[in-house]
Amino acid sequence: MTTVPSDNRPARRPFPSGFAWGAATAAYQIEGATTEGGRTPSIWDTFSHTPGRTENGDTGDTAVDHYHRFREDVRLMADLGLTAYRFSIAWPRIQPTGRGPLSQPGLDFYRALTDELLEHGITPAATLYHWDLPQELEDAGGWPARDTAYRFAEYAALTAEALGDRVPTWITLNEPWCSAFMGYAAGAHAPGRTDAADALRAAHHLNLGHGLAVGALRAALPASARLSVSLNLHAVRPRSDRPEDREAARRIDAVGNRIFTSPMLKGRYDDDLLKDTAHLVDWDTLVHDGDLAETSRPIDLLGLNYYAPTVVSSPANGERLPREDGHGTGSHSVWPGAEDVAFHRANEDVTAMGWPIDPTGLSDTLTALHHEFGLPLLVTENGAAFDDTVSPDGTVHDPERTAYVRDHLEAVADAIAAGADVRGYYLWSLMDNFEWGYGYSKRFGIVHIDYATQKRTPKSSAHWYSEAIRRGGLD
Ligand code: IFM
Repeated sequence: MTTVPSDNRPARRPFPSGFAWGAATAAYQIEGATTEGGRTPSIWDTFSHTPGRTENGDTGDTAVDHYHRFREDVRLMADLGLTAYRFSIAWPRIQPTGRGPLSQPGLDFYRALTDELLEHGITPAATLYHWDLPQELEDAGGWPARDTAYRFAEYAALTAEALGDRVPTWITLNEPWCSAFMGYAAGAHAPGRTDAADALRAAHHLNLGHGLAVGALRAALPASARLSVSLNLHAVRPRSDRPEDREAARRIDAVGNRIFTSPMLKGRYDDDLLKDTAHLVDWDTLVHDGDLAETSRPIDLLGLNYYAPTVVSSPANGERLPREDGHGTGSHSVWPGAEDVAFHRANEDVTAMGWPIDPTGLSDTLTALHHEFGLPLLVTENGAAFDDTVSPDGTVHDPERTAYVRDHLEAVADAIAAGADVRGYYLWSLMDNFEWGYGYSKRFGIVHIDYATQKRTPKSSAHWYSEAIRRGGLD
């Protein structure tokens, strides 16, 4: 059971100097202004406007109106003492047709945002793709089509030329697992397609797009720029030591994790993954000569998004969770080639998403990544949704979120103590926002949003985080 701390108890252990104390957001979840400045629809505009796709029919049309209120939001970050901020660039805002020259109003917005951050001493980290593919590119085939990888590299190159003088850290993709499998296999995310083979094709083209973008970014950016990718690696645990449960864990690790880490960091697809999925896709045709040299172009930092561990067993060894891995899937499996694996709750201490709270998954994963790849690491997302309420005096007291963040920062400190070179922590999320298929029903922010008035109120977790940053995580 996670203990609830008093609000002013800081994380106990030291973090390296220069550690990035950040928060993260994504364009479609916060910006709103979806038709301003020449922005065109992304797959998430189309999806969220399709009846039945999101809770209450919620869309990102207004979101938290960050497009118009970004100065206020940056001031809020500065007041909290954040030293770093991870945001995403909306592809359809700056390259509305998904190809060709960039749009001036779109660039102006991100120039103004980054200027404001730098003026307040906050270091920006830009994610190029946090799920908002221009609809025009989806109409041309989306990520299952190889050309999308080349379009992504072109967008990356042009964006780096335009903003490279002010953004030191660039993240190519956010959670390509979600883009490929939630979007094209389970259909729970945009574009809502349900074809396992297309999902595997999407995964390869995301890997290729990442590698091509890394090449394009290196060519366009100053040598000091740091390149990364944010992966939501599943901290997979077999439910028991039985061989069949370990086999279930291997399968999920293959299609949940190694389908991205192996091509990106080792220049190969692992044989067991190819075997598990051979009945779905012809990998020899999908992967062209030279692709794996592209996908594995060196990066400088590896970004981990961590929320909860994933406990699995063979189907015979336990009940199945109705919503696989708590990711809100429908009737189509999100796990091509591993459809019959059973998922279990790691424990009963869960967030409002139903995701188990277990910080050891974070320290274990950071330590394992350090040993396997030896790269500097960033926690590019970590945080929790809870059902927050506003007190009569207008404050929002969220001790569960404070406990979650504190315990996960302790886990980061454990990994650092075990030798992992962790350079920063970006709390998800700065503000309550549009939580994809869940609409506005789930609140992940350390800043509360009153959606009727757009009033921002830092929750008690924000004050706690601010104090921890002020002390550098030291007791
Ligand atoms: O809100 C999302 C974010 O966009 C990607 N990572 C997980 C978060 C919580 O579900």
